[in-house]
Amino acid sequence: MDAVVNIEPFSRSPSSRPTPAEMRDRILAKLTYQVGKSPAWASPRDWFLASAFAVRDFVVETWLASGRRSYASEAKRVYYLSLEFLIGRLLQDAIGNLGLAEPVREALLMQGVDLDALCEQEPDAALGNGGLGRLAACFIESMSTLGVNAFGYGIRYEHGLFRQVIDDGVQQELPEDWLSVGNPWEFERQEIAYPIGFGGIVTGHIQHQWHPAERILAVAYDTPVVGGGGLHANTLRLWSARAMTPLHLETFNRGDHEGALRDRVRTESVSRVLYPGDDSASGQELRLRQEYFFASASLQDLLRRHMDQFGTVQTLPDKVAIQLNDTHPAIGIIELMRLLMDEHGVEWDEAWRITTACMSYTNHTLLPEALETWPVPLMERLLPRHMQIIYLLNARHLEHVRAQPGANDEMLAATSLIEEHHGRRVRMGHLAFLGSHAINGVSALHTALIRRSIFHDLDALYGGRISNKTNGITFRRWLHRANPGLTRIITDTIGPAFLTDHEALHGLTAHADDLGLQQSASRQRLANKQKLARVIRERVGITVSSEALFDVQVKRIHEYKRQILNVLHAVALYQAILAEPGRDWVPRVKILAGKAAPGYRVAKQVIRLAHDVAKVINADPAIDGRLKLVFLPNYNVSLAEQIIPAADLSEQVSTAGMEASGTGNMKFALNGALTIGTLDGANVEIRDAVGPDNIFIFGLTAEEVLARRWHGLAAHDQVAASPRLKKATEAIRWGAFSPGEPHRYTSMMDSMIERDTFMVASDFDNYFETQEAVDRLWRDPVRWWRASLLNTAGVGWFSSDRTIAEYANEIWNIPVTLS
Ligand code: 26W
Repeated sequence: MDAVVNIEPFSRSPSSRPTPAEMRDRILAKLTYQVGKSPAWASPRDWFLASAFAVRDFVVETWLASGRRSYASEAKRVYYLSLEFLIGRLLQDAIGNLGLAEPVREALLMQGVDLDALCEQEPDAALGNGGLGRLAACFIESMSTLGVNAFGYGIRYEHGLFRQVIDDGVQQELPEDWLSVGNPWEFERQEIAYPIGFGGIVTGHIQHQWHPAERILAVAYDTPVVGGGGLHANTLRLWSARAMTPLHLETFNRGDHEGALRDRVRTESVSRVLYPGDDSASGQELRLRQEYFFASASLQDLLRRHMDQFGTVQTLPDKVAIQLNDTHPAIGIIELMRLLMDEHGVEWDEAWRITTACMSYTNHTLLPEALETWPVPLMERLLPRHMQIIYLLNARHLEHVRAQPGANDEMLAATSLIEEHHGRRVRMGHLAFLGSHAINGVSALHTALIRRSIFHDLDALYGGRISNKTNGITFRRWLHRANPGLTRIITDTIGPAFLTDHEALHGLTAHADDLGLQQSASRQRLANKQKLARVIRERVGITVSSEALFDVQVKRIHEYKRQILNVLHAVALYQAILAEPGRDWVPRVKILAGKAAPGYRVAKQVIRLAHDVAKVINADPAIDGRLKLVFLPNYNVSLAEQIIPAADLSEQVSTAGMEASGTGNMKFALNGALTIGTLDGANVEIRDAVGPDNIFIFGLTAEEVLARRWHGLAAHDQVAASPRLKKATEAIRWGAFSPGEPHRYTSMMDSMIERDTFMVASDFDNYFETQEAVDRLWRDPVRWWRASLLNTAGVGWFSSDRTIAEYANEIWNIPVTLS
């Protein structure tokens, strides 16, 4: 099928668009008959549900039509397997992509209801940790926009990423409860349910039979995801665990009421909660159960669909592309082999041909602690048949390695699917590589690094599989919806084409020196900042000036993302202002937000330090508001949509070589914030796209970081050579910001100087000087806003529509042309 794409904004025919009055009637009908409320008694939550149900009718029309079209066209389908989908809210998105914003807003106004206030009623679907999960959500929306027939497969966690509450600087994790108020966007599919086995034994030699010791049911919940233009909608199918027997009646009748439910509680815990670890493998059995549970349900489902339509597994590679979002679904490779051999009677080689032709794998991190490995004994106990297949696969693989000229034991050990030195563990990254015809990194630098490091030997053995697919973001959520003001300014300047053809944003370049345009862009930014200032006052009670430079760092808290560098800058700047109170300092508001994995002690310390430093700086009369530090709790997709359009400066300061790509960096640049960052991940490509004069680059390069590591990690010299750094670290170390507990940060500062693993001390002075360059440009609004417009103009390429078109054309073999 040749999917030629030409989408006009809201290309649903105007005729199919309801008038405000018709929309009002639809909403009132839902309120009455679905929510069961009369307008007089309806709460904001009720109006949200009624509006969502009314809008959903339009989504369902597109959805069912898309389904019929893709079935009739026998088009190849993509199955995106991800343990995380960080969706956020859907009402604004559905309304925007269907072109219903005006009729819905009018219709609600007729009832005295404000649409924006209503949207606040929708809980975020926080079914992800950070970058990987949000990327999956942007990808599903882009695939719908491009008319690519796709299914997203994941888990319907009852509890998403924890709610972060900060108590006197200390992060507390509270259960997230998005389903407690009902989810209007999903359809429960009781009839789509698959048994998932665990444990037990395997019998047979030629034809193997697995006899699981326990089975749980995977039940489907479908959420339609409509794309820009409202022409196509794909299915996000999330699996929920259901016990085979809801209640052990006998046990119950014996009076052991809890015992009667024990099994159910245990089995259904597989889809209870999202693992909050971001970039560090938990290694817990329940996590492996989650990975196998959703991989098996997804593969059983797509095989059934294929067999129903095409009747043979031989044609699977022609009709099915399976994308593994990191190693989390990689057990799916072995599960497909099992299903093909044990349930469809396919021979090993043919099964392997089909599997590798269907599978492709994306790597999102180089961090050793994030590369999943599972203990062989656990795999053997939980998935005995799969372990058999892994052994066989490894034997064949190692045979191939031995046949290579110059092969040696070291190479065998390095490429084996089984790691021998920390107890025997299955390397899921190696398995994903072996079982995929295509492997990709998520930025040019990251792809070069995985080729050179973790996959060096495998790439030498099985060349030509690795390619780069630099990440992208959906502009519909991150510009059109999050920053309608700027979107209107751009549309008024270069026309609406960029709303569908993102490269058309380039047209803005020619207008970057237009003072009128600069002024309207800066006025819009100021309005966004005033809105955010209100949120800050409401949530943390801090008053900030919207005239100040908003310096923003929002992302998961992690040592390699170096929030500590930003906090050290705050301390050094604070000390500099105290030392020269008369100087005309550029007023700055530093805004930080992000969650730390519950077990990540150092990251929690960083959050606490940020709060302690903020307490002192924000209350110091000598600073007089020229510097404020704000930490906003419970960072999520919705808060990001409020913060990003209000940012002047985007902090992308990771240790070079450690941030695979970053996607926040793209969102900030698209909204006209200037980036201060290292040459890491996609920062490199953003620099090339916006021009080196319109971005603030500092710090060691990835090469220099690697070289520096060879010389040892002690940073005493760097600290001694930097009076600023010395003064700042000593103040923190001696408790200037924790008078109640002077030694609270002693070990943190000492270990940073003893082992500067993340090059904080090495990069500090360069960072401080670069921040001074930021201040200098800020004093020249004409040059600042020129740079800001050139950022927005330059990042059209970072659209997830472009990224998906590349995956489709270069990995999935589905022809897609961007208009
Ligand atoms: C096993 C625990 C675990 C959970 C999540 C390990 C690793 C992860 C993810 C791979 C972490 C993640 O989100 N990585 C981020 O992926 C983004 C999308 O490609 C990149 O832009 C970020 O640079 C990368 O850190």
